[in-house]
Amino acid sequence: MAANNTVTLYDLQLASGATISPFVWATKLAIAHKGLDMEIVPGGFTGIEERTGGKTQRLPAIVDDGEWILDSWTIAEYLDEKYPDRPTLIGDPGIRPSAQMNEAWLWQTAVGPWMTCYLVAYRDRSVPEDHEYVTATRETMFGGRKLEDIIVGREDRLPRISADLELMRGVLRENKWFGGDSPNYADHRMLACFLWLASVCDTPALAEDDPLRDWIDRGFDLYGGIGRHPGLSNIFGLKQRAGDPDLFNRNPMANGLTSRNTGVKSTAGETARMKGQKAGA
Ligand SMILES: N[C@@H](CCC(=O)N[C@@H](CS)C(=O)NCC(=O)O)C(=O)O
Repeated sequence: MAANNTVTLYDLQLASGATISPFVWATKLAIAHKGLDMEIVPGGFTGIEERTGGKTQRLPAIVDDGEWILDSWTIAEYLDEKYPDRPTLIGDPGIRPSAQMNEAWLWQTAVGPWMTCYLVAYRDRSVPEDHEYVTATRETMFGGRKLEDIIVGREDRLPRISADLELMRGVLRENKWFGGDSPNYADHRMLACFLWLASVCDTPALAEDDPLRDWIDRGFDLYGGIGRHPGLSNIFGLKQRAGDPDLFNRNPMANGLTSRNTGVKSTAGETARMKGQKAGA
């Protein structure tokens, strides 16, 4: 049992003290879900190896009762194993692959593209001693282009990224959480991406009335408002300009892709249409 119910978390922070890393965010949510307190070891990108006594070059890392655990999924699995009587994070073994699929989709659809919009703020918001390192490493990651050049044209890309999140909106229209009636680690992984977004977005990424907002707001409020750090930006407020795609679908099909197999009735209209019959009530 964690001494004083507290685990030590090595954070990855911006100058504001807000966490930047989505993997650290997921871990923070996971620790709070377990009802554990956190002793935060603060710091930015510079000196991770020194801070952790050579244990890792990447964060998160936690220490529980003197035991080091590295890697966000490993930490979540460790917490479930060590604290089985506390609220479950993963539970069924099928949750991990499904959550990984969801998260990979979100990275491909939005996190990666958003990165190309917010890299300058990502650097500028980091602690001053990180600026040079973040610039050099992120420019290398993006093929040697300057951060200032990478973000050019972002006002044209942001509406498309928002529009591309429709599948996620469809699922959350039908379900309160990815975990069902209550959040689990599948929610934490996805929420962590939006917490990362809030940590770096110096211009809004989603419409004020985006249907994702309900789940995001409930998620940021979890565990005493863990996602309400004052260093985070408002991610809502993107405006649709002439020529932009709709930022989200205001008239989703009653039985669209994410809800068509939710009972016999959900495909009745489709059956009727493909047989040239009139759909029933
Ligand atoms: N597999 C690791 C990945 C963690 C990771 O990539 N962390 C990044 C921050 S988002 C990091 O520590 N980067 C250090 C650096 O960029 O030097 C996990 O899931 O915890």
